[in-house]
Amino acid sequence: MSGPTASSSTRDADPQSAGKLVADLRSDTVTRPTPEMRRAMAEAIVGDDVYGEDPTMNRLQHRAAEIFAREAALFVPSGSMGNLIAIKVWTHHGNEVICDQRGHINQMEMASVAAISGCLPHTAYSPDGILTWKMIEPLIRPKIYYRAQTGLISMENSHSIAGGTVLQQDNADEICDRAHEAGLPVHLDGARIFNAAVALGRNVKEITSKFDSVTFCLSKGLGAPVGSMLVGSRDFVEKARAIRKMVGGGMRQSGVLAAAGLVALEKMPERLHEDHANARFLAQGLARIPGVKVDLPRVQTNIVNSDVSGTGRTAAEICTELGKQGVLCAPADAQTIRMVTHYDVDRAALERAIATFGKIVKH
Ligand code: TLP
Repeated sequence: MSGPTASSSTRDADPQSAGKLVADLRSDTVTRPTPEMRRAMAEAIVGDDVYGEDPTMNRLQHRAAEIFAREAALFVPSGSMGNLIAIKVWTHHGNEVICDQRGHINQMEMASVAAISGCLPHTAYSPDGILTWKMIEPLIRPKIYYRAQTGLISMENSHSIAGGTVLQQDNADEICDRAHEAGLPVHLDGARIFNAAVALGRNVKEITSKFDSVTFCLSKGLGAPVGSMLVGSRDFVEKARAIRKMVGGGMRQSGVLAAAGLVALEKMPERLHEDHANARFLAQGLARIPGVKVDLPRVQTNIVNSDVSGTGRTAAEICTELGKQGVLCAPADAQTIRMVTHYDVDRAALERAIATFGKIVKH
């Protein structure tokens, strides 16, 4: 693996590396901090970030705003909290939030859209998880006092559960332009926006420029141990900071986390193409196994969804068997297995994972 290197001693000392782990493909969230991140964390100059006095945190926030060409940025402990805060900033209780049916905010965030923001998700299903304006427009409520009002449109790029699919630029532009004409803000859950940028061959600033707010994660493919960021206007970030405190996300000497985040932001995007090449390699290997189908054009970033319905077994059954053999992954639904490539898996591990998958299905 090229890019920032991990010393073998760091890995060997880790219980995850011991025993018969072949590859942890459950998510890129499992990546552990690089030696450079660990050093930066140990040496970080810190202060109290609730008072805005942590110099390392201020540097990270300034740098994130610069990279996304926005007025301001805010560090949050998780991507889920970033999305929750953005939704709370843009909506009122009783509003509706338009999103994809399999969107992370709808399926994986503990119903916080309803439980905390007091909003109702209004969803449409799209086979690749990517909504178009044609799907969104009919979901917008008329501006009549006796109907719930649409408060926000939320998009996801890349799409996690649909298999890392990418929102194309013309689609993103059309959605943002039309939504703004209708007086609606558009939030982007860009947890893996750097992966999307690599797939599109553009930078994150260009592909997110029309969104009113963006969440992105330092802790996924970029390898930081903790943290996500919200970027947007100064006004948006000031409101977001107050809500972050309200939901318990105001942190004190968080510069130790920001130090790792800065390394993640500066050093890790340039190696994401390796994860994408590995995902393609994995997808092609899995597609050769009888009974397993992979929609290769949909493997656009670092996530591979494979349809195992042709094997006569459920995704959950196969995942359990794979887990016993040291290949960790999870079902996306009853017949789909989701695997994610990242910094901590290499080609050799993927070859073994493919071989193990083949043997399990055959028996
Ligand atoms: N997603 C996790 C699981 O929850 C599925 C993963 O392993 O992919 N937005 C998107 C698009 C995400 O994929 C995730 C994490 C989040 C937000 C939430 O991030 P965290 O886990 O930091 O709260």
